[in-house]
Amino acid sequence: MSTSDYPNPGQSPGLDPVRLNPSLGGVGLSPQGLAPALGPGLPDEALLTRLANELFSAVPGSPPGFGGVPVLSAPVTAPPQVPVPDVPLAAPPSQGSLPNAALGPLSIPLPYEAELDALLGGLFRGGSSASAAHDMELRPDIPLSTPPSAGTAGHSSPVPLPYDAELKALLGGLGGETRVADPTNGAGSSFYFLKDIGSVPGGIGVPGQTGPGLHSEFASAHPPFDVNAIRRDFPILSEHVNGRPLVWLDNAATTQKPQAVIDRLSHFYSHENSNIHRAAHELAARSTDAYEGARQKVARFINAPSTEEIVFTRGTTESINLVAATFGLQHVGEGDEIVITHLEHHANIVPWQQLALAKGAKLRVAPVDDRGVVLLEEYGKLLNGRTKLVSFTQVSNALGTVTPAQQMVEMAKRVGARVLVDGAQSVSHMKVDVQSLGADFFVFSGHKLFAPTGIGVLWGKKDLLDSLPPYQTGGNMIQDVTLERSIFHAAPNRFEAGTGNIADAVGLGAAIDYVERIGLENISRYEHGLIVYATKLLSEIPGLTIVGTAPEKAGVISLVLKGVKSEEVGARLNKYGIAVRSGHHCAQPILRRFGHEATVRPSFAFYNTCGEIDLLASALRDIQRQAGHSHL
Ligand code: 7TS
Repeated sequence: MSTSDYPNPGQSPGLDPVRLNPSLGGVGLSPQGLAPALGPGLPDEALLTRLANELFSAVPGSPPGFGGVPVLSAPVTAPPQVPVPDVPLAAPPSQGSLPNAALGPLSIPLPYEAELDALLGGLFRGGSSASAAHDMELRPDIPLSTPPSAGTAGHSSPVPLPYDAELKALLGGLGGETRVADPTNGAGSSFYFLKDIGSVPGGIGVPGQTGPGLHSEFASAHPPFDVNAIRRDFPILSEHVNGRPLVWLDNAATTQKPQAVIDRLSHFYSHENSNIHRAAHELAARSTDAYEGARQKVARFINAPSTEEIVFTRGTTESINLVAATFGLQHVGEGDEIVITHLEHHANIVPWQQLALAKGAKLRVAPVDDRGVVLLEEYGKLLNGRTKLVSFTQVSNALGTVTPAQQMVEMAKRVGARVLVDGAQSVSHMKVDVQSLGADFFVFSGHKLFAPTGIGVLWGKKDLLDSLPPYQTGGNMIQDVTLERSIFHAAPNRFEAGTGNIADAVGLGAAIDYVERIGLENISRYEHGLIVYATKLLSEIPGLTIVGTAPEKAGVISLVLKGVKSEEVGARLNKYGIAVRSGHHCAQPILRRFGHEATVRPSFAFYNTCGEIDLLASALRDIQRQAGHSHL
């Protein structure tokens, strides 16, 4: 995109008003997010907002201090005065409204609560809700006294993140051997998410050591993570469902949106809305700047060398179809081979099946082991001179497996294949650098990254993109048209025919700003703690089997409950206000590999808490009990 494409040459591409005006939500903690917690009587909101800005500008790993969470969190996490409702504690079990579903009282035995509280200082609990809740009989029809998002009573000072070492020390010493059932042979595996203590970033922690001595060490190693402050940025997390605070554990399907993104959309439609590129007037200039600014943010986010390599699409599905229809059309012929893995989402299977069918090519599938780990040796055997394209996911949406993407790309490159990496489930959990990844295409959906639905990204190497035929044709993507022929733009416009999803692309830019202010490294570290905690807690539930036990997992835990259909579990969890996806997750081949047609899939984001996981575990225990399997 040259600047001459802009109707108003005085305005440079990428000038994004939201960045210039914090009131538009261009900071991680929006003023809107802060205001309710600060209360009306506080003297200097501007100062606090500035501190909030500095917090999220802090480089991950920088020492806490001025502008860090401790400064910010004191006012922000002041516990709200939540009246304790008149809960009939001794009330008899209520009847759920599900057919034949007698939902009994949900008792919340918080396993390891004392130990975890000592260690984590309430970090994960998102306030006092879970602690407060577990003293009472919880029923799906009775709201909790304090929603998870409502504050930090009793835990007003956030503590550093829990890392592998101390969690290992803590959890390892508590429940005895962790039972994570093997999906196929039933053999237990060891507790599998924890790396060696020596490999913990910063080298913190001493094997077996727990207790307060560790806290100060951790405090100096990483900035703290104030999940309560973050939760306040997401208005929907204060929703109630079935009279209970919403527990959103369906993040692999879609993520919730921070106020900053909601505000950015509203600002776009209030002040900038226009079609882009074509009309020479002020609003066209504004919308073009906002749209191209979002492209710059995406490029920066995945470390693409150029904005010209960023194509906006509707999402991962469209991005993959685009590559299949263009690269596939041009480069895949009869007898050629396309390699995927057994882990793939249908969006990364069906387009290749169709292409293979149309071209007489062959689709080959790299198998996984009984943990859900790609068998690299077998994968290597599939690669040869006929392999035109390898397409695989960086994180499995059904099992949570993190694939060794860089290594798999390298192996594919050795036989001269092009590589597409599906980042739909990775971008929200880990830092992605497309240059070090080495693939040719990288695709993801905005809605899984706290941005709106209907916007996604195809990144491709510039020379490769420019060599491909168009995907769709029409307006916007042409340089010149006569009635006899058309000359197409280069990438990215070549692949953006028609009027695109301008506002939501801008929203994606705001989401990226938001995520970057928290920091992907901080997010990864925090979520790792969540996965460790959830795995430990869930795997101790009688009759519960975790499906997918790879040593590297992100975001997702798939499970089945003996004797209860997964769809039924999902419907019953909904009664408790807990949202998970249950079904085949559009990944039937991998579930069938493990002998299932459906699983229950809690999936996590950085705004989830251990308190929510406690609620999930307790609800699952209850469901199990009600189904008459308490003897298991
Ligand atoms: N690839 C992976 C790995 C995915 O998880 C998904 C969506 C897609 C591709 C398709 O993304 P879309 O945004 O184009 O739909 N996964 C899920 C899921 O797990 N539950 O709902 C959608």
